Order: sequence, then C-alpha cells, then structure tokens
Amino acid sequence: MDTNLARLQTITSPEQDRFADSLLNGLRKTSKEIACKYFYDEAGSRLFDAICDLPEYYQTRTEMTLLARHAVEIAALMGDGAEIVEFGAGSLRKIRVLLDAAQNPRAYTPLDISGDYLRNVVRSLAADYPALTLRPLVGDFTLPLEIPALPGPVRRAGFFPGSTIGNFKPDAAMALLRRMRSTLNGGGLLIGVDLVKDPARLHAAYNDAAGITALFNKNLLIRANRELGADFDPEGFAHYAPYNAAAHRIEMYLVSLKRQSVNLCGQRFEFAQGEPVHTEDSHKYTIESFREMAARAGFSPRAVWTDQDRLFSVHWLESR
Ligand code: AVI
Repeated sequence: MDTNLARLQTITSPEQDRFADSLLNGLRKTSKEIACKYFYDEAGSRLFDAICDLPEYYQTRTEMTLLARHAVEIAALMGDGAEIVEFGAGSLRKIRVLLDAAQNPRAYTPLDISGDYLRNVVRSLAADYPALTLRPLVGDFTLPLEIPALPGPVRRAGFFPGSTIGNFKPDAAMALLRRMRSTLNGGGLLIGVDLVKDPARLHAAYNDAAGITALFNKNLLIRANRELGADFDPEGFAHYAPYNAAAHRIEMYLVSLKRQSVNLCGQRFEFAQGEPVHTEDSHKYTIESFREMAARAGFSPRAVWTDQDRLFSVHWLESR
C-alpha cells in the first residue's frame, strides 16, 4: 500500500446519467447517436492508449514533445505548491513530464470516468513519486462537480491535455471551460488543442491502417452487449470517420452494413442498411479561434506553444 496514495473516491453529480439511459435516448433519435464519453470503459481506455501510439495519430507525440520542451516554463506558470488537477486523466503518461518539473506540488488530483482504469494507473505513479500526495477521483468532468478542497489555501492548476476539448460542440466546449474555471478557483489551465490542418492528415489520423480506431469505435457496441445485455453484431457495423472541412471537425459514425434490428433493455431498434449512428466529433481550432473561445469563457489566454509544423498547440490560460 502506497502511503502517498489516497483511496479512490467517487464524486458524483446530481445530473449523473447512466449508459443505459443515454444509449436508449440516443438510439430513439431520428439521427441515431451514442455519446462519446462511453468509449472509455477499461477496454476502450486501452484501445485509446493504442491509438495514441499509432504512426498516423500525431497528436499525442506532438503534445508530449511540447510539454517536455516547455516543462520548466509551464511549472513556473503553475506556481509553487499548486494542486495539479487533471481532467480526464487517462493513462497519466503526460503528467509525468510536468511532475518532474513542478515546484513542490501540493497534490496531484487526477479525475477520470473509468474507475478501474484509474485505479491501475495511479498505483504505478504513486510508486514512482513517493513524496507526492495523490488524490484519484472517479467522476464525470462533463457534469458540474465539486472537488473536495485540501486543507489551507492551495492554488489549483488545471491540466486538460489531448485536445479532449475538441470532442465537445463549440457551445458545450465553452460551457465546459467556464465550469473548469470555477473548479479551479482562480487558478490557471494548461490545455492541449489540436489544430486545423491538411484534411488528408486529419483523415489518416482517424482512419488508421491497423484498424485500431475502428475497434475503439465498435467497442461501444461490445460494451453495450456486455454491460446492458444488448445483442449488437459489431461486424454488422462499419467505422466511418470523414473530415467535415466546413465545420472544422472529424465526425465519427458506426454505419449499419445491413438492415438489422437490435434488442436493448427490452426494446427493439431497427437499423436500415447504410444508416449512420453518430459516435463522436473531434473539432479542430486555429490558435486564434481557440484563444477567442477561451476569452469568452472568462480566461485570459497567455502563453501558447506549438510545433514547427503547427500540428498541435498547448495553451496556458489564466482565470480572470
Ligand atoms: C480523446 N479525443 C481527443 C480523441 C480525438 O482525437 O478526438 C478521441 C479519438 N477518437 C478517435 N481517435 C481518437
């Protein structure tokens, strides 16, 4: 038992919605949809880690390089003795480079929707950083959440890497930034944002040759079968992820390959041949368009770092 590792705590929101309700509602719509936050059960989180290592998926390695290159400057902006709060912690790979540079961090508080996955990844972090207080929280950061305060006045620094902000429609992204700002209590936010670029490059990143993104997409159906007793045939759906240039976003779908019906929680859903089920949007920004949105959400955009090819950006936003 690592003494620096607090017990996994679940913080729920009154608005908590369940996979079953969300899926039933989404499949009842005229244009069927499944919310992308349900990608991340344990298997989905592992598939996402595999996506991050794909040659076509430039985001993760580009962001890692930016974080490593600017870690000292970032640590200074976060400040001495800050509590670092990571929203949607995932594999915790990126935080290590910041923790190595951080100035006496008071605590590291990773928040993730997948409790099983978080439990495993925080263990190895606790062993590698024995002097660091770790407070893993299971919760859905897309909903209003109260993060328990540490004793004493502690400045919070938020960390939201990976361009997860892109998975929200612009209005929802702005609302999320506003909520993060209030969670951070006056502290700043370090956020990774994928940039608008050559559509061919974007298309390749979401249609990898090894088919891992397709497995990640279809895992939603496998999860529904396992957790909710549904009878989706994952082979009866195709992964489809075009780039919508006018809306600056990748759109991801599962397209029914045949006319079929699926049973879910005592209800039957019909799928026409060729019918799409929308599963994800991944919006891309320019540096300017993202800074404008952050400003409208109540942040003062300060430093921004990008790579030579302008593939990805990392922003430091101060609370106003
Ligand atoms: C988590 N999120 C930022 C990823 C993205 O690129 O939008 C999820 C993903 N979907 C397919 N590949 C990766």
